[in-house]
Amino acid sequence: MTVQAVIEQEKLAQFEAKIENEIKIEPNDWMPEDYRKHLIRQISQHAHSEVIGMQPEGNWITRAPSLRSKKILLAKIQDEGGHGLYLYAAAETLGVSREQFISWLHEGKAKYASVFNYPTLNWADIGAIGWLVDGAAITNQVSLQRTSYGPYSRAMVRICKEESFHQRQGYEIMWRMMEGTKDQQRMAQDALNRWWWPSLMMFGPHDTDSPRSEKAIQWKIKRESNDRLREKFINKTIPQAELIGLKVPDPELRLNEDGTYQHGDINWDEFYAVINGNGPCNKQRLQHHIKAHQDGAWVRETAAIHQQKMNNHGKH
Ligand code: BYC
Repeated sequence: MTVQAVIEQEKLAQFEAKIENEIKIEPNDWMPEDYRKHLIRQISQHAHSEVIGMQPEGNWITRAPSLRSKKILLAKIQDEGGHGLYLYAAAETLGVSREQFISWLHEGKAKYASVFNYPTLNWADIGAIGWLVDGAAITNQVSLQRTSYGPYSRAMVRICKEESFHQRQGYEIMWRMMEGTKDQQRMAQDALNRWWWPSLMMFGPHDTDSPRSEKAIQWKIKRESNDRLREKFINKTIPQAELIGLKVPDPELRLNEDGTYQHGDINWDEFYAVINGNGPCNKQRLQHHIKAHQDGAWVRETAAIHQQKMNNHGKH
């Protein structure tokens, strides 16, 4: 064995010992190339999800039914933008620039959560997103607080604090609609019918069909499997639906003896169509992001000139 190979083996052993002992991996630590690549892909996709996720909700800011609901929705959407920033910053510590992440998104090389490719047709959809989409996201993110990469883990701690407010915001909308007129109740049920399955798809393919899971769990990037997280979400969400008189749109749903639920088949053809760019709103979401990015070019240029001036000033 060459000296170089012995050194590499030693570095790998140290890395694995840290993972084993729950010591976070930090940006300047040695890490296997595939570990770095998994993180670059997952964290940047997560960041894109937060930012693209602002679009379906932003659609309803001007039409929120009261000043109170408008203020809450505005605050929530601003939080999502902030989450995107923490996550891009965490991903940049892995040696890829923000510009590169954005280019990959615009070129269709990077994904973002499939659920944001569905339209928000009415105000009840804002309730369903907060309750179900943020509810699904937080189920995943609570487990990601313990992810092995330090910057990702710390970003998750902050994000989770805000996500629980988002979930409450959505549930409150649904609950108030269910206390309202027959039409409002119908709207709430219709929103649940349309968002239930896309929310279950947020957790990704079944464990047996998830090519990236095995390594990610071994390296403690993912702390729980896609199916386990999906089950957790279902188990906590169904009683919430029942409490306010909503019915989950799954005729095959069964309550097991141990209090957990068994659900019907997920339409994976639809899932793969959406993640491959052919969902109802994929093109619109991407075009909107590209346009906003182009329109904001002058801000980035001005900030860069200002930064340059500050740097020059510091030199003298
Ligand atoms: N959507 O082997 P798998 C929010 C892809 S936003 C799209 O299981 P992995 C909010 C997967 O990327 C927070 N793509 O992969 C914001 C992979 O493709 P590539 C949203 C998906 O990485 C505004 C392939 O399928 N949360 O809360 O081990 C308003 C095979 O999958 C999806 C996150 O972004 C999907 N649903 O596990 C309101 C969570 N599922 O990359 C709310 C962060 C799978 O090989 N991400 N794919 O081409 C993760 O936790 C993991 O990456 C996943 C997938 C569980 C999603």
